[in-house]
Amino acid sequence: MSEILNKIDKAKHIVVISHINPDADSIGGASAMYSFLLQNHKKVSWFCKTQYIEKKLSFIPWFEKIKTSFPSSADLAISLDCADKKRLGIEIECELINIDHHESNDNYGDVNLIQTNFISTTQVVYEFFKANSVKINKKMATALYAGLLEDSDMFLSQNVDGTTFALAKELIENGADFQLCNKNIAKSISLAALRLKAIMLKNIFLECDARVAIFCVSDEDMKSSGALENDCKAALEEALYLPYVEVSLLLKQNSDFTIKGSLRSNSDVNVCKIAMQLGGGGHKNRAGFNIESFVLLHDAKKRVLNLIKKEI
Ligand SMILES: [Mn+2]
Repeated sequence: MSEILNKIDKAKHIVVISHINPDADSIGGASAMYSFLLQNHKKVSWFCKTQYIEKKLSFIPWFEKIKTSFPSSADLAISLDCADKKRLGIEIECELINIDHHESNDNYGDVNLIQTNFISTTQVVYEFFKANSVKINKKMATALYAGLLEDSDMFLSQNVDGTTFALAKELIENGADFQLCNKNIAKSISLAALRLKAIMLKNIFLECDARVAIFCVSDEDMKSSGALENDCKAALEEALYLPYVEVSLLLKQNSDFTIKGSLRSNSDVNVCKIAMQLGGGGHKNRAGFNIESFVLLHDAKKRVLNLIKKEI
């Protein structure tokens, strides 16, 4: 950890990085780090490759500072919640600090702060601040809470325990506006996302005696609803509420006919293992992968279902 502080101390221009199609954890972690660097009078920028980020995350402090271009004068980058290099969306030429909590993180940074037993990257950032007696202001606390709320699936996921609630309490004591986080993260959906959800629920497949739920979303479905990639997650996660469903799979066709896959599980089935066989990764209960070659949704479904069958 002192290595991280040393690098920050020496750097002249630091860029915080949120991953492609960022969620509240990656945005929240980067936001808190952005605040910390400002406190330390650092020149700081915020990079995210994705141009259209979900509007519901725009309440997170410094969101308006996010840029899709990487500043050439940067001499240090800090990635938040990026499980692998590809998620950065850019080749980093300067030094890189990798802060994350994904099981599949391969330590691609020059310095790596990875806590796979932590529920969110914002927990990793919080513990880093605490260990270094960093004063956590309201902006930081709200950003950190946002990541905790989303990655714990609104405090409902299997890996939630007393530590999670203790962390929530500490963040609230530090001024986290948890009501604002609830309103924007837990209780907010765009019309486009709602329309996409309707399409997805109409077309759900159940396989393996209803233990596996599958969604195939075509590029046409995305375009007709106007939804963003992250909008697919709601139906994907809700399918786990069905009585027998243990694994939920989403295959989303991209406009270039490659496929983005997402997996969720609510049992001992390790979906990270399945995703890794397809070149992806993530957590035991939440993982993702990409199929880069041209493939029909129907064929991709067969291929991934075969891998799931071996795990359940
Ligand atoms: Mn995360």
